[in-house]
Amino acid sequence: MALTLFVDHQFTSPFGMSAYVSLLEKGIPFVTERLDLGAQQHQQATYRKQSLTARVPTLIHESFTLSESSAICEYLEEIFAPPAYAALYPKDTKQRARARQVQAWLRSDLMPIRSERGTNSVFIRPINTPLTPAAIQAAEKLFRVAEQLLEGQSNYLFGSWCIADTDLAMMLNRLVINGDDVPDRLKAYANYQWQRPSVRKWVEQKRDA
Ligand SMILES: N[C@@H](CCC(=O)N[C@@H](CS)C(=O)NCC(=O)O)C(=O)O
Repeated sequence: MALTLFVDHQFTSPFGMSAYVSLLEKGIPFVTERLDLGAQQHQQATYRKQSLTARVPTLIHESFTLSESSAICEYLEEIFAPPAYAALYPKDTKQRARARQVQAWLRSDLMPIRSERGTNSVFIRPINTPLTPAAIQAAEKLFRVAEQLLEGQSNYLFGSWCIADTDLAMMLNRLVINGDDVPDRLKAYANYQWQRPSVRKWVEQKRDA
């Protein structure tokens, strides 16, 4: 198989999800390899060398290896380019830049949400510990940004699906799935994104409780 994607063994990495959904959307056959991060499998010498960063996800395409999920998405978009393959990013240059901005922002901000609503609580077992003031403040920022981005849009950021929709829904669902207060419009958007077949395939993976 020419393409292999390394993800965490519980399918809880939001970054792994982004790369996995991208591969499914492209419709290219690939193999998924799972690494038990708790058992430090990502620190094994071979994987460390392949990934450079010893993190998941890592894509192996023929003899090329690449980690960092948004780099993987962009690589897939260039190698398996539209219109022959489904698009992961908007066609319009400015919208594409905006989609990349959203991806970069979601990967570098909102830490209190990420730590208080970890992805185990999204994919394995919800939690009901109250959010700290710092997480509430981060949630307010998330809502403000998401509402501004979605202003005048219906189900997608840019008129039709792109990978930034999945990433944004992932962040919103850290709150929605755990029963935190989320504006109805954003809840509906996150729920809608979660119904996408490629996303369902990740969400419905078998996980140890
Ligand atoms: N910015 C990276 C983040 C990757 C990342 O943080 N992966 C986590 C799993 S969610 C990981 O590999 N953690 C193990 C470690 O860093 O040692 C990306 O987008 O791929």
